Parts: sequence; C-alpha cells; structure tokens
Amino acid sequence: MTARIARALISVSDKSGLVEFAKSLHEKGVEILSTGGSAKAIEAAGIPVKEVASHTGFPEIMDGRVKTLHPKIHGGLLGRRSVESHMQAMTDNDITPIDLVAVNLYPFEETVAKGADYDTCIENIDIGGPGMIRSAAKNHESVTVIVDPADYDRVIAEMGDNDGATTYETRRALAAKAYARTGAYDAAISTWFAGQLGETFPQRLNVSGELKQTLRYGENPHQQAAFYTNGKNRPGVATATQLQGKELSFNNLNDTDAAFELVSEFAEKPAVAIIKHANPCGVAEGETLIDAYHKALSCDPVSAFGGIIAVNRTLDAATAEEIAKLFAEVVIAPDADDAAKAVLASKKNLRVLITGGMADPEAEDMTLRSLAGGYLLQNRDAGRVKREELKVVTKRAPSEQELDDLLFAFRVGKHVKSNAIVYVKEGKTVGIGAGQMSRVDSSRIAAWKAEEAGKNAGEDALRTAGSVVSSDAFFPFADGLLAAVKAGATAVIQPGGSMRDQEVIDAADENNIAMVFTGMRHFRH
Ligand code: 93A
Repeated sequence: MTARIARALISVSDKSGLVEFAKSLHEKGVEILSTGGSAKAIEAAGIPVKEVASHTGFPEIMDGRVKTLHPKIHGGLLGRRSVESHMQAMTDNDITPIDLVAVNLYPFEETVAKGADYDTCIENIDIGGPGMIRSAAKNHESVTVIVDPADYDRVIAEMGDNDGATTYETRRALAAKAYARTGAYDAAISTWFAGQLGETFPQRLNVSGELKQTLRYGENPHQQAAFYTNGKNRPGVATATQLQGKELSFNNLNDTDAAFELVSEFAEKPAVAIIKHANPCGVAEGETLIDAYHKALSCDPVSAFGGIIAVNRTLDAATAEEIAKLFAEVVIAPDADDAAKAVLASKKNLRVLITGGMADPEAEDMTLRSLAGGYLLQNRDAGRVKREELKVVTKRAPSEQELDDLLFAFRVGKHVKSNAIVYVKEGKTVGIGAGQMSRVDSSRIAAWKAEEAGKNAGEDALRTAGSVVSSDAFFPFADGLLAAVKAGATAVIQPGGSMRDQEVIDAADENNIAMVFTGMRHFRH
C-alpha cells in the first residue's frame, strides 16, 4: 500500500535540516503547511509555504499555545482515506487530507536540564505537537509521521523511488518511533512534575531509554537481551567509544561497568581495577599506571584471566604492552595514546573502550532492578567516607600508612558483592572475599586466596601479614575479626553498629589491632 504525498505539515522546534527537507518536498510537488517560526524559515529560503493559520482560517493565539489544535488539521490527519464516510466528512467540513507530518517538540527535556524556572518549563510542554504526532501515527495506513530530522533523507529517498509515496512498512516503523517519542516526552514531564512535588519516588515509575544495541544473548545463551541508554551521558560503558574488538556481550557490559565505576573511585594516583563476574580480583594504586597494573594483577592472577581491566589514566604503550600479555576480555580507559592503541590493535578480539573521562563517584543517580512482579529503585551508592569522619574505637590508633590503606580498602569494598572482605597492603588489594552468605566465610576466603596467590608467586611470607582489612558491614561477632588477626592484619575498617561492637572492640584491643568505624555501610547485592 503506497500513499502519494500531496500535502505536508511541518512544525519543528529543532530546525536542523528543515530547509533542505522542505525544498525536496516542494520539488516533488508537495504543498507545505507550516506554523509560525517554521514557516518563516522555509519562506526565507524562497520555498513556497502556507501558514497553518491561513489554512485553518483561525489565527495562532495565546502566545502560540493554540496553533494547530484545529479540526482542519486533525481531521486532515485522522480521516481514513479508505472509509467513504470519513472522506465525506472531510468534504462536508472543508477539510483537506494532510499526508505527511514532520514535527519535533518544544525542547522540554533540554529546558529542564538547563535548570530553567518553573514557568519556563511549563511553557515548554508541547501540546499541539504531540497531538499531531499521535493523530498522524494512528492513521499510519495513509499518513507519514517524522519526529526526528535524521529521518528526513530516508523519507525523501523513498518518495523518489515510489512516485512521491512512502511504503506502508516505513509509515508503520515511523509511527512506532513517533509513539516512543511522545511516550518518552510525557515520561520526562511527569518525572519533572514529581520532582516539583518533592517526590523522589513518584507514584508511577517512568523508565525510558534508547535502544543502543540488541545483544546476541543475555546472561545465558537462551536469554534474549538488549542494551539501552538513559540519555544522562555519564562517562562510562554506555557512552564509551569502542575502538576495536568483538561486540560486547551482556556480561561484558555488566562487568565493564563494575570495573569502570570502581576505578573511578580513585583520582589522586594512577589506579587499575581488574574485574571478574562483577567482582574485583585485583585493585591497586601506583606511582605509574604500569606499576598499578602489576600490583592489581598480582592480587589474583589466576582469576584475572579473561577479566575486564579498567584504568583511571590515559593508557600508555608500556601498560598496554603488559595488558596485551594477558588474556583479557575488555580494557576501558578515559583515553589511550596512539602508541597504546597501536599495541592493543594486535589483539584483534580484545575490546577497547574509551570513555573520554572518569565517572564521578559522588554523582547522584538511581539504580533500578527488577524482581518478580515489580521493580526496586534506589539512589546509587554515592556514599564516600572521608578520613576525618573515621572514628577510632580501639586503644591503638592506625598509622598514616594504615589509614591510607583502610580508606582504600573500604572504597574497594563498596564495589565487592556482600559479604565483602578486602585485605589491602600499601595501596593494593592482597585478598578479596566476595559474595558469601557468612561474613566469617568471606574473611577466611579472602585470607586463603591471598595465601594461595603468595604461594603461587613463590613468596615465603603471608601476603596478609601486616595488611589492613575492610568489611562492608559490621562484624556481628568477633570471629570475623579474629580470622583477620589470624591472617596477620594490623588494622580494621568497618561501619560499626553491631549489638556486639564492644566484644569486637575488645578482641581488637587484645590483639593490638587498630580499628576505625565509618558509620556507613556499603552492602552490594
Ligand atoms: O503550544 S503548542 O502546544 N500548541 C500548538 O497548537 C502547537 N502546534 C505545534 N505548540 C505547538 N506546536 C509546536 O510548535 C511544535 O511541536 C513545534 O515544536 C513548534 C514549532 O513552532 P514554530 O514553527 O512556530 O517554530
């Protein structure tokens, strides 16, 4: 089913590509109707155009609030060409068909993003635009609707191939896109409104996203999956540029996000995080990136195989050479110099992502997850304990080196699945216990993994000897702390707040452990 376009209505806020589009329509013999500003721009380019006001015989009123809300517009869009009574109603009421609508809306989202005042935001709620889009999209059996200037060329090209008509497939696809746009637009308005009413959590959850990529499969091959962006443009995996390598998988995306969010916790010194299954298997700061990489890798080189590597500095050739020796799935960096890119280019399958900057660990945002029958929404964990907020609860206070390491460990622990125990020595993790149902098991696993890695590296001394340890939540009993003492840790960081805090503090004092409470928990499930 084709439908030759005889009359088009153009009403656009974003006027990019407008003149070229109008010119092409005119060359194809299409009569152009248009609203005030759009008509001016078309007319200025010397293209014949008829103002909507003169088409309807009704002026634009109320500062433009009423421009296209008229039966001659909506009748012309909605009337079914295949239904005789509709055509008769058009004739009876002096309505002429409108076969194409190109509308983009008042920039509500941009206005809000700029921090405009209440009245300005309200004025930027488009009414007539969505009305026309919805009418045209409903009647897609005959009418072509364009909401995105990126689609102008495609429609013009198709008209060229089809004697001035578009195909039903195209009209249907454009109609689907049109409703996605009006849906997202209304979602943005209602989210803004909820904020104006002081609601962080509105009555209805409006989640909208743009499809970025259909994934080959989900967490497992029998699951379908896709990746959406939310338009917030936070530096990270969603906005990164992929320089090389295969398509990212669902698990790659999830793990790469975890890696980059973690390494973004560290700004002062070069840092590297290596991630497997969304948990770190090595994180370190160093004087240089290559130094940090070696330290991060040494924590658990066995697990690092097939991991995701995130760095917080421009990737240099020396570090890239070292990374190239390991089988890794993804490298993500704020940038990479040309020499580093050349080194990694030889590893064809390695995905290299460039973010253009680091994520702000304290940025406000929401996290969403689903459960059977619903969703859970919360603020992202932007909490960061500062050195001056730490409360020393033991007789012995930590040394400066211990304090540095304690803060480092607690920051890493925030990105480890609970129960999270992290041993750190001189700016690098030496043992990580993740995702156990019992805290004492995580403590034991972290120490055991450190011991194994040390043995594999042919070291005599226990890596955890003289280390510090962090726990994402309080120790409910002294046993978790005693496991750390056994491993040779000298200082502990934990939120505190257990009924048995005193028992844990006493155990620390008996073993000359320095312990600080953060007052902040970092569960991650
Ligand atoms: O204020 S409105 O909601 N009332 C209307 O009747 C109406 N019709 C089109 N805004 C309306 N529009 C919008 O005007 C379009 O969606 C478009 O964004 C804008 C184009 O106006 P102009 O051509 O005057 O620049």
